[in-house]
Amino acid sequence: MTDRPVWNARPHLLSIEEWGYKIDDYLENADGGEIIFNINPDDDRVYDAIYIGGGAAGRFGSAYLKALGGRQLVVDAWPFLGGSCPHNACVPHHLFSDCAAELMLNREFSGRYWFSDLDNKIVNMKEIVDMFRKGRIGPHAIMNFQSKEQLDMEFILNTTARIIDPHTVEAAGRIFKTRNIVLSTGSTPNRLGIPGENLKGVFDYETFVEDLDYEPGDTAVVVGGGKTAAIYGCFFNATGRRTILVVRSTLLKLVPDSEIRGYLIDRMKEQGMEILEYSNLVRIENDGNGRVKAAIIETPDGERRVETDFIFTGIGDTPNSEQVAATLGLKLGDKKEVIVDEQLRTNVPNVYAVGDLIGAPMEMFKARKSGTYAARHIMGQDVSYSPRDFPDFVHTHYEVTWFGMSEDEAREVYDNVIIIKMPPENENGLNVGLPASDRMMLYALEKPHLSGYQKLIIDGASRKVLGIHHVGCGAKDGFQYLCRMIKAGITVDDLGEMDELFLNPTHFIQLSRLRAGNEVLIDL
Ligand code: FAD
Ligand code: KPC
Repeated sequence: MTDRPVWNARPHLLSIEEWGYKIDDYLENADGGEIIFNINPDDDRVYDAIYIGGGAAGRFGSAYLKALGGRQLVVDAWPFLGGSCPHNACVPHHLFSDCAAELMLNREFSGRYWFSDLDNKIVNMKEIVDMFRKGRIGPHAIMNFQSKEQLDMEFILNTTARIIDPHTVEAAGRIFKTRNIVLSTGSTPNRLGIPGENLKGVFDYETFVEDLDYEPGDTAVVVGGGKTAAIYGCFFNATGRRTILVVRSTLLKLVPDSEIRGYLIDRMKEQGMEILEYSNLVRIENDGNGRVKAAIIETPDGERRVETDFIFTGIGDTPNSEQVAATLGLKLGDKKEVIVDEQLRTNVPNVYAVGDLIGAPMEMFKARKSGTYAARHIMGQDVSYSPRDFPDFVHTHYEVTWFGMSEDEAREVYDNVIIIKMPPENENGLNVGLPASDRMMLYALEKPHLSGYQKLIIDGASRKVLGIHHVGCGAKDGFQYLCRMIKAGITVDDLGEMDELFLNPTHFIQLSRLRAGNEVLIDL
């Protein structure tokens, strides 16, 4: 039995605001507050699945299982459902990226029109982090409200679950019997493993929003070359700090098209970012009071010492698999991901695993979809899930979106690759007034080389679209649908048949229409 107080949420109908106050109390409370217990006493069925972890994977899986007529329970260590996305991952990422885009615009037009003068000014970032910590209660409250009052899910929150065997789980001092367990415990940021990494002033995406209690100085050192490092690095840079990216190999190699990647990195450098590729942070100096004083970086040109009080690491995430693997005898891969088949089944009968726990790609679409596919399989549907051919994005100071082949990949496979792109090839390079689109208009008219980049890759023989790539703002939504259409075999002629909402962030429809009439396709 637990000696912690248990609050039975079942008889109460809490408004979103009331959930907000409650979650806030629990998060502020040093001993974590009560266990939130929401079990339906009128349902005596054995559970079809208990989800261990109520993030995107566990919450969506639970909701789907319930929708299919099953009985679910989800247990989460936090006092809210929704997991890391609203608490320390996607939601703060988008806040910081919004800030980076706004600040970059302001800096480019500093002191002109209505823009304040930000030249040589560093803006406060602790304020933004504090604002996030306060504001995140909103999404947390909605997730609990939606899960309880709208979706009628059963859950136990603010406590961990103990797995006894594949059919037995203990939580809040009670034993629950289940036909299946679905593991959805997420992942944890990787550590550097170097001297000084525990000093005050070294952060990852979790501790940055949880622990930042001072205003960092004028230099940020960021370790990593993938999404998190690029996203947070661009934010630190946009606040006006000297920002040095330390990348073990090459920066943003996840961006498939080399021309697009080049455009991004050129713009990052133009914004003042220093990029040290094939380099490693090897040691962090202590100021004598347990705080960061300097970063020692090995580069191809020798060792560098950078004075700083702020180091951010974004070097990937490891699935939270060790404990559950040891308890249940689960097979793990070399990155500690739980190995599953296309039905999300582990090697142990009646134990499934979903979300970040099963490894890359660690993205929301996969967390949510894998959670629901496990539910569907448990409820008897003949389904298989494998995250192949998905659209992807990253924020720099821009929103960058892609799906399908890069130009180089296409040329390796197809003889007649047609490129439609904006800005077009011309002797002035990027310095033309297009692409133009909402949120990019000031750049397009006054600083055209900053107005983005877009590229459509077509197989000239079949006229099918092979890949699409976009740098700018506002295209991400469209890519969710475009990816499905491209998988279904959309051609340049089909694209030209679509109806644009001009001025549209991607120029793909109108550019395709300009070429669609040609029997023999040529570049544009
Ligand atoms: P989580 O959401 O982490 O949920 C795991 C849950 O398990 C947690 O709530 C935890 O409390 C609980 N738990 C763990 N152990 C136990 C236990 N023993 N008992 C009970 N509960 C337990 N993806 C996107 O698609 N778009 C983005 O913009 C995006 N931005 C990101 C930004 C950052 C900085 C990071 C790091 C990731 C980002 N992601 C983004 C990825 C996305 O956040 C994850 O893929 C997704 O949140 C994973 O969901 P999950 O349910 O697998 O794990
Ligand atoms: C912004 C937002 O939708 C809240 S974070 C999503 C958590 S979940 O719906 O469980 O994937």
